[in-house]
Amino acid sequence: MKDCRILTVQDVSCVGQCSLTVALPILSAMGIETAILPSAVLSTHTGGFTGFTFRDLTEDLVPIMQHWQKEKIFFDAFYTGYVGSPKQLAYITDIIDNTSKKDSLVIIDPVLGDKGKLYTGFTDDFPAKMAQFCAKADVILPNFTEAAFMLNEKYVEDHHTKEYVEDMLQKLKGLGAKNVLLTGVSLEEGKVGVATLNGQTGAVSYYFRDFIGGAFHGTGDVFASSFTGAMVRGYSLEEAAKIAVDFTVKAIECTVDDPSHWYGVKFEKALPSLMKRLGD
Ligand code: PXL
Repeated sequence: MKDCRILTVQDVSCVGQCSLTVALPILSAMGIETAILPSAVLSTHTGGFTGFTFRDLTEDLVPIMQHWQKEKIFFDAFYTGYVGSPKQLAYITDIIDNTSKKDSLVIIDPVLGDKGKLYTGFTDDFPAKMAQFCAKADVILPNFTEAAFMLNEKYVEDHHTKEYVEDMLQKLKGLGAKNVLLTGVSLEEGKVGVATLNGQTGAVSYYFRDFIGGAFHGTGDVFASSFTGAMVRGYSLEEAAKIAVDFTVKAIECTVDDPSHWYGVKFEKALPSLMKRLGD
């Protein structure tokens, strides 16, 4: 593997196993030098905790970039997750433009919400801005909630038909991303997984695993981080999708028997299986 340096931009939720506290360990374990740009610092994530602190770092983003420019620091890949505001998206666009190499990979997880609802704190104008931002991506990784909000469509929870999924993939590609990966796809009872639209070949692929009951916070970030790591390591879109689905399922399996662990998944316990799969 050629040495790569990636920049991941998302919040630090100090406790809660999501965003940067998931992305940094997973990408590091995958052997990738990982620079971080925290967009905000929260005491916990916003899903299920109340009274969390929130320190916005929007006005730090540009001075940080300017320092990197002075130091001639560039990145081979970018991975963006939870980002708090349209202003941050504008700054991150500049950061990608100014610190990218010629063929840097851009992976955007358009974190907006889940189960048909926007996450706490996002304003109604935000999905449209995120949709514009997606035009910069080599790959976007929305779930159906995020897809529906960005396309201004009705949210369909499950029992998806192939026609519906493939129509969504094409519409998402219309936002300007080169490739699309939809998460939370379920074409039959008891199976859930992802669908990919490869922009180069036009091929649609699916990958499913058995559905495990329960709601698990942070699995989107576990998935996106391991998917990004696999892409940076040179796996194809379809292979990276399988690696990330299997790792996420393993992290859920490591968590499902512990009801006290409601706020995230024990992805740390699943890292050895990921390393083994990658041959490390
Ligand atoms: O996992 C996505 C995420 C990231 N960061 C914060 C969140 C959430 C989801 O709720 O609240 C702060």
